[in-house]
Amino acid sequence: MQMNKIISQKIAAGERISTEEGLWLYRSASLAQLMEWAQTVRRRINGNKVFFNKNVHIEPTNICSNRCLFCSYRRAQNEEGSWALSLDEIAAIAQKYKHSDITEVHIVGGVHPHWGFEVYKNMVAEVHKILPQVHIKAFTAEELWKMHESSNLPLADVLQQLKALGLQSIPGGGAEVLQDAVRAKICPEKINSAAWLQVHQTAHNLGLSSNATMLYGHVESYEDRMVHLGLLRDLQDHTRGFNAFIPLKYRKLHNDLSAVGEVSTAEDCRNMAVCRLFLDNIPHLKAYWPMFGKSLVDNMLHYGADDLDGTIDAGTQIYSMAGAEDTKPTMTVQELQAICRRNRFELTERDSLYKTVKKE
Ligand code: V47
Repeated sequence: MQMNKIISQKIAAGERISTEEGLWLYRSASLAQLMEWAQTVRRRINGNKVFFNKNVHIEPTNICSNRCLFCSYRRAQNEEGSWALSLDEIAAIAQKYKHSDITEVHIVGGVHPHWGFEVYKNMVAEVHKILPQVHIKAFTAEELWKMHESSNLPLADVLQQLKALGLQSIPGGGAEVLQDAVRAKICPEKINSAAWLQVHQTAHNLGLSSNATMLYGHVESYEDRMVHLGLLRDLQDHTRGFNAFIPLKYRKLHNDLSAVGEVSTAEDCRNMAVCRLFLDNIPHLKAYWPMFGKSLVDNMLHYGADDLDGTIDAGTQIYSMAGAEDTKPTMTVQELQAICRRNRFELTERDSLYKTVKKE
């Protein structure tokens, strides 16, 4: 039987796509066919809903001991453009949202060479004290691994202590491509694939859910992407701890990988659809608008994405520093509503665990 027919039947029956079939989707499926299949799967899992939350990002520092080639954000200590927020400055940001309706604070930054576990614990405790009702999603596997190494505590203890102070979930950053040969080229100082997975598995075992990302469109091959997706799907079969998967398109401005350029919109659509079809056990796929740009997210919704992340409120600079269109990214609920209306989707406010936020 032709591959097209085999995959069509599997999707209709809700059966799992193999790695070989995933590779065929990347290489040979038409965009029209991918869109149709991705829509079938997204409707089965998420109906006509497009989720968002009201969130704010806090980026405590861009000083980082890693020198990843794709990063436009990282600075050395004392370099022009570097920042490291004090606990008081972080508290002041949290205070601004005390009487707002945000439901999540997302905290991610560089791996500061001189910050020990205490600094991170104080951050979580302080934000939780000021915003006790707000979900704290904080620290990439990279930051958590460095806490584990610098404190000499087992990873589970690090996570357990943060959880006791108010941490509720882990964002998906630092995954890049979970293939060590690719990591050696683009982020040689980062933890390896096994360590990234170990952090998430440990978190899931402690009842902390998490997200997973994939940085695509640079030096990796389709085979590398399939290895990455396979590792995530296998872990999810065991733990069920991933809420969302977020494909992150490599953006080329002001970093050391610029020469490889950026992939096309057609490739973004293809990638989103293949991820939706292959990751049958991860419920949500985010079209992360600060990275794609507000003009591209419409497309992504038709290729399997069901989540537009959040309003963010001017809190992230990772993408603007790498060339994404908005310099101080923020999205109003009205803008999100307009995207959904013109694409005939139903906008739904969610909390960090994807429960619908009820209006009073
Ligand atoms: O790991 C860095 C990526 C990630 C570039 O879990 C770049 O809800 C493109 O993980 N071009 C951090 N991407 C951000 C992240 C994230 C964002 C939003 C929501 C969630 C979530 C997680 O940003 C890094 C890296 O893969 N990144 N530089 C660049 N030039």
